[in-house]
Amino acid sequence: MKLISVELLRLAIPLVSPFRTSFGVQTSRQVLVVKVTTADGVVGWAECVALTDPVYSSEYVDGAAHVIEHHLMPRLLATGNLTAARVAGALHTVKGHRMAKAAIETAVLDAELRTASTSFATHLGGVVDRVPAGVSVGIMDSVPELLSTVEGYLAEGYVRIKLKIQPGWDYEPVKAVRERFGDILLQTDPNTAYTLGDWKLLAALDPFDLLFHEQPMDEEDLRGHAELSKLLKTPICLDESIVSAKVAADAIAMGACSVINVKPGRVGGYLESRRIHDVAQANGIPVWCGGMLETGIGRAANAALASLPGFTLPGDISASNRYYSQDLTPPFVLEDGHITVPTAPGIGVDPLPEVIEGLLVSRQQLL
Ligand code: OSB
Ligand code: MG
Repeated sequence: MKLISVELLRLAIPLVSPFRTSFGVQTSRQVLVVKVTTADGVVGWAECVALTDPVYSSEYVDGAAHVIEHHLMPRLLATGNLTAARVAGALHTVKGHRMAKAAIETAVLDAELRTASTSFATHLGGVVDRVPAGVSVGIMDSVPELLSTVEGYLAEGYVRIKLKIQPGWDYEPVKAVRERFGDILLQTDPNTAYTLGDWKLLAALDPFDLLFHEQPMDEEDLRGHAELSKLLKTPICLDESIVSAKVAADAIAMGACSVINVKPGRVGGYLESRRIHDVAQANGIPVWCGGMLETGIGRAANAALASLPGFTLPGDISASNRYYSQDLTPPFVLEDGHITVPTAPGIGVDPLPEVIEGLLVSRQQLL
């Protein structure tokens, strides 16, 4: 494949409601969209999932834009016989910056698969037509506010609720949701807010039959998570810690987790995501697809990933209207608690040009 154009679009999209986690409040998303055009005139799209500030991981929007322009693009453009499978190798001398790398690889893969008339789901090995939708519920000001929010999501049909928690917002909200809504699929995500010394705060949640706690402690603390898992009845799932298939294999071997959240941006792309799926599946570890408040561009590809056979738990793949009143693509909607996996070539959805133009902050031509 030969690229004749690479554009970096910056957009600003308001969220329908503020999303609060232990690392801060998001009220809008600044989205970097990568648009590539091949010599055949085929266009490939991807979004970079880095947040505005480096608070979930070290990556952030301005940093991602910088590393894409100054470090990734020169290496990409120097690659002969460009294919999506060669992108990771071409960018390998740049350390880290996985969300930026993922955006590049995904845009190339989208163009490649559109050219071949193959969908992401088919290429990755998907086996189902629709995936169960979970929803991530932010930290609220009060338990009644949380209960009415959760009630609304359950009424819409979401099949699993994830509660963001932190010390001081854990026992009461979890207990209230479990008591009010009974036998629903329920899990927590503290986003590294606890330490091993806090283990009793988490052990207090054991009676509530949670699916797991997601990333309770620091992302570099694999050994701590292995220790914590011995102290709790509730399983441990890792998110931030799992940045590659190699780390996934180590975490599994150490007993640091018994479930893995796969986020393509965090691990450098959909091809590495598939390797993590394969490592986990070989070890009997269930995986599920996480989210980063994606627009329809990223959501489409995530739905395809979640259709692989090892994705046996509902993902954070919600309907577009969970976050956006106007998505960048035709909206993903909830049908019977599920999201339909796109079947059209590539990511299977086309961004809406007038919406992109309307939300555009800047446009940079990199090639
Ligand atoms: O930790 O899973 C997380 C959103 C932004 C950054 C990190 C996380 C999240 C979510 C929401 O929990 C996932 C989604 O619905 O897209
Ligand atoms: Mg998480």
